[in-house]
Amino acid sequence: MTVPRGARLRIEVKIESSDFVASAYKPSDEPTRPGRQIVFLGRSNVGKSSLINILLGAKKLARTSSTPGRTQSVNFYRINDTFWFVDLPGYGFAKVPQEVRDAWGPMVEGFLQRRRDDIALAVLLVDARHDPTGLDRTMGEWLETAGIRYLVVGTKADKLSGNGRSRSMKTIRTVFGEAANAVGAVLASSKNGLGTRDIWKHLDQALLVA
Ligand SMILES: Nc1nc2c(ncn2[C@@H]2O[C@H](COP(=O)(O)OP(=O)(O)OP(=O)(O)O)[C@@H](O)[C@H]2O)c(=O)[nH]1
Ligand SMILES: [Mg+2]
Repeated sequence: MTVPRGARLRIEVKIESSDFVASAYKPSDEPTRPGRQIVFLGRSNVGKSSLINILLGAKKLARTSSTPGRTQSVNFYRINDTFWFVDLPGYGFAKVPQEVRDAWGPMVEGFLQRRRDDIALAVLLVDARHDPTGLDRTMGEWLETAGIRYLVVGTKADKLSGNGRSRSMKTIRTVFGEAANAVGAVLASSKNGLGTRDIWKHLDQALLVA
C-alpha cells in the first residue's frame, strides 16, 4: 500500500471538548450515558488528577492537591461527547483516615467490576521515583484477574535524572512486563508534559479497537 506523504496511518483523537460531569459516591450517582471509559488508578498523591489535566490540556478540570486523598469519589469527565475519563480515588496512603481506606475497596473494586465491559483501558500510575509498592503490584494482579487491560505510567519523572529514568523504566518493566494484560509502560510528567504523546498513542489504540 502506498501512503501519500503527510498522510496519517491512524486517526488520532483530537480533544474537542472535555467536561466534568459527575462525582459519584455510590453507583446511582454514576452517569448512565454510554461510552467507553479510560480509568485512572493509583496510590493517593501519585498524580492521577494532574495527569488527566495535562492529557486534556485543561489545567484545572480535575482537582489536584498536595494533600493525599483529595479525590475520594469516582469522577467522570466526558471527552468529545463520546468517551469518558474516570478519575478514581487513590489507595494506600497512611495518612488517609481509616474510614476512607475502608471505603476504597467496595467503591473502586465494585466500580471496576460493574463497568468492566465499558473499560477500554486502565491507566495504572506508579511513582517513578520509587519501586512500585505492594499495593501497586496487587492492583496490577487484580486488573489481570479481572481481564482489564492496563498501561503502567511512571509519574513525576521530571524529578529524575536521565539515569534515574532508565532505572525506573527497567524496574517498571521487571515488575509489570510479564503481565499479559499490561499493554506497555511510559514515564510521564505533568509538570513538563513528558510522556503525554506516548500515553495518547495507547489511549487512541484502546479507543479505536474498543
Ligand atoms: N513534580 C511533579 N509533581 C507532580 C506531578 N504530578 C503530580 N504532582 C504533584 O503531586 C501532588 C498530587 O497530585 P494529584 O494529581 O492531586 O494526585 P492524585 O493521584 O490525584 O491524588 P489523590 O486524588 O489524593 O489520590 C500535587 O502536589 C501535584 O502537583 C508530576 O508529574 N511532577
Ligand atoms: Mg486526585
